[in-house]
Amino acid sequence: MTTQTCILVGAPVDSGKNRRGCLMGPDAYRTAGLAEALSDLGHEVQDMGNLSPAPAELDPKLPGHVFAAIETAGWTATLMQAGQVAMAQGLPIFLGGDHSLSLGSVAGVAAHAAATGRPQFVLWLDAHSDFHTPQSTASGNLHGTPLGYVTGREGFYGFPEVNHPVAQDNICILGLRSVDMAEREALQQSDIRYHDMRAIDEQGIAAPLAAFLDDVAAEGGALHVSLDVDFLDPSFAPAVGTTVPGGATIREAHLVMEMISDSGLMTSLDLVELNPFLDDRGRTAQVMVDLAASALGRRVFDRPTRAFS
Ligand code: 5AB
Ligand code: MN
Ligand code: MN
Ligand code: MN
Repeated sequence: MTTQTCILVGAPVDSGKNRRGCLMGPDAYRTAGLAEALSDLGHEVQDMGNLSPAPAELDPKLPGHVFAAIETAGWTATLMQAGQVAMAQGLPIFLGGDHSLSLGSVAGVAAHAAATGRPQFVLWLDAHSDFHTPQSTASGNLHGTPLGYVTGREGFYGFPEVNHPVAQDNICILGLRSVDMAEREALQQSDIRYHDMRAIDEQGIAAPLAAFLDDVAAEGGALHVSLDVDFLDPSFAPAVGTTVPGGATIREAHLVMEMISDSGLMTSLDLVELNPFLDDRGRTAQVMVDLAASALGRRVFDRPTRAFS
């Protein structure tokens, strides 16, 4: 395994939904020992501390039911910039914060990829597809919109321009079990690859992931991994506002992370939606730290690279 410079980017974003608490996420990851876990693996770790949202203004064309749009637009500008800067220094790990932080993190890393001539790929590990626009969301919660934004869907009035949208066929979603009707229609008409829990139950999680990683490798792509706590089953990852039963097991999630690590392809990572206010003695924060460590090389034994394809 090659060692990396891991850049911890604290993103205490709490504006992407009504229920508060994700602002405590970055410090929960620090308390659970993320930096130590990564340095024990031989990585260099730099903690940028916690960022704050840039000033922004409301565009009256944005539908009125959208929650806290100004704050999230400000975070998007901040994280887009920070993502580009951090990519030039190492492997950014965005410590959320709710999933609305990925409007900025993904747009930022994609801008960096475009500047270096590499296609951007995104692996989305989530119970939800997060493919809404501000017009299609019924809840008004922008944590349900990041994949809509970064693929260049319209209607994000007042948000920074997406100059380097991620190509739909460079996105793979694993773990789906809660998709709204409007998202479902848009997804089915898109080139995004998605695998719901039913498909994972039938085929296993390794096969669709290996196929995606093969494509990233074949195209020399940059790979952003976005890990939403609710990808995991709530029985062992309770600290999230949007629990959906029937999620990935610890074993499936570690397998995903180990395969990502074996591939050597990951260039950036989001850890999102942790709400420490809902946690049970820090166990969800610890699971997320352990998963990040697996994605960055923690192993019991080494296996031949790409053993699953
Ligand atoms: B998360 C829902 N689709 O739009 C909506 O946790 C849930 O980042 C979004 O995946 C969940 O409000 C957003 C019902
Ligand atoms: Mn999400
Ligand atoms: Mn989710
Ligand atoms: Mn959620």
